Amino acid sequence: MVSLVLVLGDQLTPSLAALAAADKARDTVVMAEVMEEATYVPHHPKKIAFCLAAMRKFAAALEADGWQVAYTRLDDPENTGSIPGELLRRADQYGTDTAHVTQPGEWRLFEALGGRGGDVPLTVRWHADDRFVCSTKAFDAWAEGRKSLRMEHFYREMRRKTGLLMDGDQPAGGQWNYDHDNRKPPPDGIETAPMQFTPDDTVNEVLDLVGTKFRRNFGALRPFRFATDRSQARRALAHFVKHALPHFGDYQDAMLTGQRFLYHSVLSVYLNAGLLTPMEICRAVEDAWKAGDVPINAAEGFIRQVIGWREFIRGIYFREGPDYVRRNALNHQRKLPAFYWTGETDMHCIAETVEQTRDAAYAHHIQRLMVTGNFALLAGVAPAEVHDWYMASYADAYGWVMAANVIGMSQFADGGLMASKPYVSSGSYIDRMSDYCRSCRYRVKDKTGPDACPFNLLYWQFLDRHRARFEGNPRMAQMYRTWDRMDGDRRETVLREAEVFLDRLSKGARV
Ligand code: FAD
Ligand code: DLZ
Ligand code: SF4
Repeated sequence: MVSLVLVLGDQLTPSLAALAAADKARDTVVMAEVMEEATYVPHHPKKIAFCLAAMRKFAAALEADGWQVAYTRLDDPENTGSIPGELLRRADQYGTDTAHVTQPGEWRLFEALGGRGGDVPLTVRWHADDRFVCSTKAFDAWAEGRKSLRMEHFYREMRRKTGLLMDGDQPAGGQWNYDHDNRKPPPDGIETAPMQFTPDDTVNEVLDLVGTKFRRNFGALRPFRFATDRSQARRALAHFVKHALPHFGDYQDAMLTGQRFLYHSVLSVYLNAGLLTPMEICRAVEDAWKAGDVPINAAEGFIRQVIGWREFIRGIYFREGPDYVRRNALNHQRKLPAFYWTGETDMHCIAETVEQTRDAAYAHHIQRLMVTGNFALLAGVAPAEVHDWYMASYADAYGWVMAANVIGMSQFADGGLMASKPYVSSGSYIDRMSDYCRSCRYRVKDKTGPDACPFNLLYWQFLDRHRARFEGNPRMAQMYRTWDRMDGDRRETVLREAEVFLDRLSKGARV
């Protein structure tokens, strides 16, 4: 009997497990643009446009390869509006009750398709998503019995497993991690940018559709310069390896006004949708190192992000289950400040990050972690609100990759399952890694007073209010010693001014 083969908007990979299990001569691929996926969070318009355009092009490529594809467009009159609805409609149409499905990247959709006790009147043949280096089973086996999960240990296993940057059973160059060579302050005169693509007819049609249907969402739809098919994404990869990778390690934590991308790859959007695979990216990077074109700290730093952090983050999402995104270990309840949507704040670092997020659906890791994430944690914003903002803001946002990055790494809301200490800093870290403070209304050197940088005030207030939880943490002992050495009056002033700032934040005053 004919089977259906579901291909989701982030499963645009020719070797996808569900496709590999099906018979091109007999089975029918189902792809559907549906409102439920487009609205379960108010995605950035660039993300919706990217997803729909890439889906349309992938469907065309499958057809050219001999597959029969039942494709539903967003405005098709018969569109039922959801993935399960479309699968059932196609099952009726093709007279079948069987579908091959590759595990989706979100519990929500997994359950809607009958996984984990969900109910759907179809026989679903589940396939693990083998586009990741580490299966969920292998991750669970690695994590079993560990009290805390540390990326560095996991990463070494992935190096051994893939053989990337390995010299026999030893790390190439003698070290697993070259981070001590990285994290340099920003350089002058950066001239690199990711490869940009002029919209073709397919993309333009989608841009018109998204511009009409999602005009209220946060974010600028145009200009739209993303790659939308595999061949373009491969060109973007080659461009990155040649032009930016050599400096990736050195400057991966740097931030500069008006420089959105620095030496970052901007490949996550393609990787997460399946236009590129993690191993092909890492092999390209390793080859560049072997050819002597990039230093080891750049190659290692990049490969660690992909086979280390990315896989680790996913492993936690599926291991911890659907309630992980609702954790709130620090009991933070503040509403997300409006300036996360408007950029209207005197804090230049935040304004800059929000504005580029709105325009490009992109911010690099340190902007996400140490600017917007850091502020939300210091101010005590409810982690679920923070999670939803990131989901609505970035072109690479999907449940499996967002949850542990926000709930675990950025907001410490899982109580330290995956981070040994909270990622908080005062303004001095931002000042060291960026040029933001030079054009800010606040003064980063001021610890108190009318011009004091809010990060300075909130940093100490955060440590003080969570003292019981953190003072015994050896990695935070130095911070508490510094706080305790401060003159008592000064400490009181810091706490009082922090409260005044938070009060103004609650009242919606401009800060
Ligand atoms: P590069 O700096 O060039 O890094 C190379 C690749 O490494 C990335 O493309 C990405 O695939 C991978 N990578 C690096 N760090 C991580 C990480 N922590 N988790 C997963 N992959 C990683 N990444 C997403 O893909 N989607 C998200 O929704 C997302 N949300 C985040 C939210 C917060 C609060 C934080 C702190 C990080 C988040 N990240 C997310 C991780 C990281 O910030 C992005 O992967 C990265 O900024 C993407 O830009 P890039 O491709 O230029 O990355
Ligand atoms: C992100 C997204 C959007 C905006 N639209 C669709 C869609 O119309 N059809 C589809 O199959 N997938 C879409 N996606 C990606 C899904 O949301 C994604 O597959 C799930 O969130 C699981 O990761
Ligand atoms: Fe941000 Fe403080 Fe620097 Fe202003 S002074 S840019 S608020 S860190």
